[in-house]
Amino acid sequence: MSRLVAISNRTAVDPKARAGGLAVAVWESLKATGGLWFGWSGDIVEEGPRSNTLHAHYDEGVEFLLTDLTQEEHDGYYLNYANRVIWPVFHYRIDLAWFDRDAFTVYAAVNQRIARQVEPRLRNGDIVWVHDYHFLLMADGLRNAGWEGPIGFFLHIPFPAPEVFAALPEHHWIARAMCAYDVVGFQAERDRYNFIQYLIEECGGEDLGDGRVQAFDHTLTVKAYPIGIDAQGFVEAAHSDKADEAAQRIGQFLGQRDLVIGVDRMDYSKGLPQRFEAVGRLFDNFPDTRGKVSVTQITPPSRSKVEEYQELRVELDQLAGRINGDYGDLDWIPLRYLARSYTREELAGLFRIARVGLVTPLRDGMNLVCKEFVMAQDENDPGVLILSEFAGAAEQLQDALIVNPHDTDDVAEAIHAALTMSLDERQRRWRRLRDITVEQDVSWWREKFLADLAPGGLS
Ligand code: GDG
Repeated sequence: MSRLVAISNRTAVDPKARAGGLAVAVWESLKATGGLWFGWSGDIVEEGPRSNTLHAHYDEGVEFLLTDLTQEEHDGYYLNYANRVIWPVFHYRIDLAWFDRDAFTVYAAVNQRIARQVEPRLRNGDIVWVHDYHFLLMADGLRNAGWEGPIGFFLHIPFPAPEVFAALPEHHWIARAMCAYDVVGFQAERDRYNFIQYLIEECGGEDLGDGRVQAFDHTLTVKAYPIGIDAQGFVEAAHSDKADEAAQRIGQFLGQRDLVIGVDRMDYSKGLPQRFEAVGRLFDNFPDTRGKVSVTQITPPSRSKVEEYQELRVELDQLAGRINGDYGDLDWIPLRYLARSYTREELAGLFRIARVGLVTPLRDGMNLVCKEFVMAQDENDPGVLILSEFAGAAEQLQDALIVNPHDTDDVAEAIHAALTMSLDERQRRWRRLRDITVEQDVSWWREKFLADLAPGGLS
């Protein structure tokens, strides 16, 4: 029997990682097919025998094999290269990147080391599916270790325009290693186009058509596979007891006011300062909304060891304070900013009763929150989704109110339009959003990717 073998930095063994989009989607895929999941245990250990051991763990038919990292590996590979170089550059924030040659050396070494540990565990017929920007070089490592079977790669974050990618000192090395995969999948057409354009402009690559590309003496499949959610599961979550409870709790505070909701990891890619400014604009430009609307922003802190994230936290605290100071009243808090996490069911309950879902990242590979918001709505009285044109999801969810998140007046207008939209238009837009979210769900995504990686199927 062939198995699906996933490799990603964090796995769903770690409850903290379960809040992330990747873990949610990969977990659904592995539970459906059975299989192996390699990743980091989350532990940092002294260099020695333990740092070279894989820890096994079983959950719902999935076997997890986890490795620890030494302090040097953690800092070089994860903290510095993945999170302080690749993440900002791929999200168009070259200004925030801490370019560091030593970090890249460690990043490359960790990719090779994990590949050497994974390879002996693979069996003939296995299908290897590597995830995300931590492991751009994994196929190269697996091939060096002797693996000849199929290896696919899916990038959960955007792939930037060629000249932005070329700002990475190691861009050529990375591109060459990416071409060692058999299938490279992106979230959106825009990402696929950027990657192919880069290969053509910088590496003498050739677009062979039909999703095939030739570069660095390899022919590979390069396509967009927009990731989906467990749509039916989210409808159930939105109707669970815990969802009802959360809706009731916030309902007591809301009274007759309309709820506008945002849920995002605390990350500079999510456009939170701009969103807060847009909320101020809403109350300035549309005074009729004062006292009538409550904007609730749920933002679990993430990557708090990275300086830029600490600075973002301070900025958001200040901005929320200013907006509430400027516009609030004795009986009204305009912006409720909650820097903590809630359960999936609680979030689903809040989405269900919200009039407006605000999803305004400056850049986002896909963004799953917008799809979850759609699935939580009630057909008889659906809320309105406001979506950034810079989220990968905007290619699919054209019936949202699409905004430029940098244009705070535009976002304020969209919130006002959403609050005043007729039931008929809300329903028309929502039905189309729901249909595509249901049709292109997480199973559709998995099957579409695996159909290219393993045309013969998994048996
Ligand atoms: C990366 C890419 C891409 C959020 N807060 C809580 C919580 N969440 C859940 C959401 C959603 C997930 O986390 C976030 O997914 P996103 O897609 O919005 O964003 P990233 O974490 O940046 O994910 C992204 C994704 O990978 C998948 O490919 O779409 O572009 O950046 O499911 O609901 N979950 C819980 N409590 C919270 O407080 N339980």
